[in-house]
Amino acid sequence: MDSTPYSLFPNMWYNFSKSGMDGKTKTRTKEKAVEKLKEPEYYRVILLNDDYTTMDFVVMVLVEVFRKNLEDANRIMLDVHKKGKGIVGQYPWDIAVTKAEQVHTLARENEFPLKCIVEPA
Ligand code: TYC
Repeated sequence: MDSTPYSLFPNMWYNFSKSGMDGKTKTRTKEKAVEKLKEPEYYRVILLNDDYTTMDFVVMVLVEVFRKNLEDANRIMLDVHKKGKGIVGQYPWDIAVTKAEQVHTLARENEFPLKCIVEPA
């Protein structure tokens, strides 16, 4: 069992609720809670190339939506430009879908056909 924040916080909360706020009364409930906890499933956000979206706009999207630095944003943009598509990052489902929506909203507002897709990692 690792100790990422994903598992640590729900686990502690669960224990306190079962054993009083001192958290000292350790019972079977702890093991049960640990077994039930799962890492979130990750999804890839894949950026697709097209002939019309400007390189500058793609770099801006990678910086603003995906919080890439300029060097990484340029590298990813050029990789997608050359290969047709490329992985931008891996995120839990809600975050992946939100970022994909933000890309499509920004693209539509700026009249570019830029698209990205979300797939299981
Ligand atoms: N191919 C585009 C151009 O030449 C640039 C581009 C790169 C577009 C990556 C989309 O996901 C993309 N202007």
